[in-house]
Amino acid sequence: MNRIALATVLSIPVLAYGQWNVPPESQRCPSKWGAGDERGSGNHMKNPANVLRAARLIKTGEVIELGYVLGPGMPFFGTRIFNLHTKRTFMNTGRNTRGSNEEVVTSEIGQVGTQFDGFAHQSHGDSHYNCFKTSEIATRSGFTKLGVQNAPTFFTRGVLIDVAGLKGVEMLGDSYEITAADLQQALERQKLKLQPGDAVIIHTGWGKLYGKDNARFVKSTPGVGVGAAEWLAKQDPALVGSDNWPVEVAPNPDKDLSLPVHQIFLVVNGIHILENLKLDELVAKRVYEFAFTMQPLKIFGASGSSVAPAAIR
Ligand code: UVW
Repeated sequence: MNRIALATVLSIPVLAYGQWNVPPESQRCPSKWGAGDERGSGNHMKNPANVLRAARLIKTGEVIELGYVLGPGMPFFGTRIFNLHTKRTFMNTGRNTRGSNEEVVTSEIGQVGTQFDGFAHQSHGDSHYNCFKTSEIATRSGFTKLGVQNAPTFFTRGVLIDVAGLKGVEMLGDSYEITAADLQQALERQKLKLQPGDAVIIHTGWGKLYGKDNARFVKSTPGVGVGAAEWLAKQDPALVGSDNWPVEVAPNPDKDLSLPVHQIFLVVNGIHILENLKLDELVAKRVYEFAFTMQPLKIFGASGSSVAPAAIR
């Protein structure tokens, strides 16, 4: 019998063990953005003040790309793929001999490379963000609710939290759990405070392995733990991103939990996450505060989107 079943039989609240569990629907629905809302933290982009605040951070016009190239050498989680088949289509008639090429891509296009997670991506049992039910919204041609097409164009204040820098290492340990205290200390060291609507970007250093040691990159990862995620959710960000594949520590120190931070952000709080960020340049240049920009693909009913975000300063 697992701990939850045992606690139920003994009528002991599971939280008495000090362990995290997904809060019941009565505690998380409707979301703070309203019943039926599909945008979650993307709603921050409806506030023009967030856009103007980001614009004021642009001083030099330098653009630093935060996305990896989709193509050979990229790591994959599980059985995901990315195959691009070039179609040398045709040579048009006419004296200008116009050639025309295109490609067919087979991939979990929302869930490979630098990727943005939407709210159809994760659930607690049958229940998603704002208590939409998988059984009611999943169809063979996409999710009728919570599709990634609901996500906005992000242009907001970006804050890099350099946890590896705080610890004086290039890369945190293989399954290091980032705590709320780590985040707070790193922010203090950088003399910054988070504000509602921020794109919060966490540097673990794990990205050093991306494309170089893919087997180790996906086997485990340092990242935020449950406590840090709950603290971050209280800061009311537009999204939380990192230079690893799930943003969170994996495997979770609680062996009875599978990627709980995915649920804390996506299911419980309606906060988007951004994975596999390329942070080397941002970190090397110590750009801790910047204008963050990104437009997820408008794929109807998709669980997420491959993205190419950027920092502008
Ligand atoms: C899973 O889908 C479990 O992971 P990710 O969101 O990190 O791709």
